[in-house]
Amino acid sequence: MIDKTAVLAVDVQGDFTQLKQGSLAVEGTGKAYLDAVVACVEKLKKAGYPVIATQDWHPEDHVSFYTNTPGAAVLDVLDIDGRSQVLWPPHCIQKSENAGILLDAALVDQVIQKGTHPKYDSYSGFFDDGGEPTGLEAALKERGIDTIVVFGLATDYCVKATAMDGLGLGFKVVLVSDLCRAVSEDTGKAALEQMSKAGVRILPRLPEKLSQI
Ligand code: VGL
Ligand code: ZN
Repeated sequence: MIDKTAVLAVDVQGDFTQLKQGSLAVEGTGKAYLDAVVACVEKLKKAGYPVIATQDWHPEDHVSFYTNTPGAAVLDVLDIDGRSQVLWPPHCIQKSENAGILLDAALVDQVIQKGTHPKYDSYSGFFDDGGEPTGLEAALKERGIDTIVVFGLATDYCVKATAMDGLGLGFKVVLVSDLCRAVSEDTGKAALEQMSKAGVRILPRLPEKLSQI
């Protein structure tokens, strides 16, 4: 049902792409990838679906940056209050050029920023690791949405966390897998399996007929 479905473009930002030589560039995110994402968003927007984009939006002193933990290296995993925190290169720093969303602003109805608290990461577009809501659930509910069409970066981190939280909140979740890319192949595959088992409907690509969503 079109009037209850929204598009959720997850973290389509310069720092996650090879196209923009991002600091956390995910494999397979060159021009062809971005062109495919933009074409899909344009098609859905034209058909009348609201488009919401999540934006990783970290302060410089963010807990997920390895540079903020003395002696740490990229991809080290810290135990923070019983949660495991992967350490990344600094990325998506608030107001930096490569934190920008790579979709024309005219295509995006609403941006939901996440990971804004220095002490908490937020792979999920719905809640940060401290349990604080980002406003995404409220935004979807205000619009009367019951189904989200999700794609973006990265399959094994923010896309997975967002899709799983979406399910947990009672939304129907459709994932367009050709428009997702993973940080690593193994965890990307495992993420697709985990999401599928949990009840995410995985479509390789957007159906020709949008009524089939
Ligand atoms: C992401 C790692 C760190 C993502 C965000 O968008 O998947 N991954 N921050
Ligand atoms: Zn991040």
